[in-house]
Amino acid sequence: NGSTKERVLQALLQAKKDDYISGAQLATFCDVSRTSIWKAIQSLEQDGYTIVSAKTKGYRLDGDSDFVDAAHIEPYLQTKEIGRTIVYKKEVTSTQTVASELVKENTPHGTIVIAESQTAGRGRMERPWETTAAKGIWMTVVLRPDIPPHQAPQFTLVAAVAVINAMKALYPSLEPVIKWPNDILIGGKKTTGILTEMLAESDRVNALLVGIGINMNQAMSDFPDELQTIATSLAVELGHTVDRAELVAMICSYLENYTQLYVKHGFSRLKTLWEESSGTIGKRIRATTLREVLEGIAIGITEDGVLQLQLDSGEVRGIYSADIEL
Ligand code: BT5
Repeated sequence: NGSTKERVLQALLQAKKDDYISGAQLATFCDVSRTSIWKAIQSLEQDGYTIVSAKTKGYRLDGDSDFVDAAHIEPYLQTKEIGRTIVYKKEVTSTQTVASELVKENTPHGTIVIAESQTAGRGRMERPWETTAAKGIWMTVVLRPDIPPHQAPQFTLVAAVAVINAMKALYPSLEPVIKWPNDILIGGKKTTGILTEMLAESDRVNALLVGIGINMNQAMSDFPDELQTIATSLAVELGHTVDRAELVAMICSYLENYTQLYVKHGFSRLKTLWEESSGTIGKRIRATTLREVLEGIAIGITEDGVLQLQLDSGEVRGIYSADIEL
């Protein structure tokens, strides 16, 4: 029973880190049998929660290990909606896939699906996304803003600004930049990729699935050969490991704030913030779209988040979706 499970988790979270709650207390709190409590505990363990049980004392969540579960994220969380429902799993195919199933069950705005590892993490156009187990943030945020479908791609930019400002807030020594539309680079190497997918019904967005992948605690030797020259992690750049749960909570704060701004005022309010962190504007780039390859100077983005590329002929073209090389 899903709701017993949620209430058990809530009770475990509320108990202080080292306090055990007895099975009898949980049963009373949830108004179900001891057997149902036991099943809920088992199901939480299957999701990946580590629950310590002691014969005479009962149960407690393991708050010491380095996990990105609700027990670790909630103490940092300052939001009203984003991150208030956390679906945590040890391993999934892709957090995007799990999130799209949850949307069918009407999961609320702001739900985050987060996993220690993914067996089929993906980037844009079905490209593979390398997910080093327990060393990064691999999560999907479910947003349900009231916007028309054509605006959905702008959420990649909204999320990029949220992630980069969360990073800057926690690690001020880093100098990350956004590479349009969905990468965050440090020293030219990719730390973060964002993938926005949409579930829509004709003229309205039902849900946006904002997938965020951040390399956090990998050493260079954790990356496969093909990523050695193009990827990096925050730990490599900082010289020490970092608390993944803290960054998750910080991203939730920025994303909540920026999503509200976006829904009220559109992208225009966020455009300046985006430009402040952009490593693309003013640079000569090559853009590979589905149809053609274009070269020129990236001169800006529009109020709708469309990249403006000035070709050598002087003509300015709007780029809606592409891979770019600097
Ligand atoms: C992206 O695609 O950058 C979007 C990545 C989104 C990943 C998150 S993780 C949580 C959620 N669940 C998912 O299944 N996905 C999302 P794109 O721009 O297409 O870049 C993909 C390319 O990045 C690959 O072809 C590789 O070259 C490179 N790449 C793959 N894994 C990487 C990693 N861990 N770090 C840096 N670069 C990587």
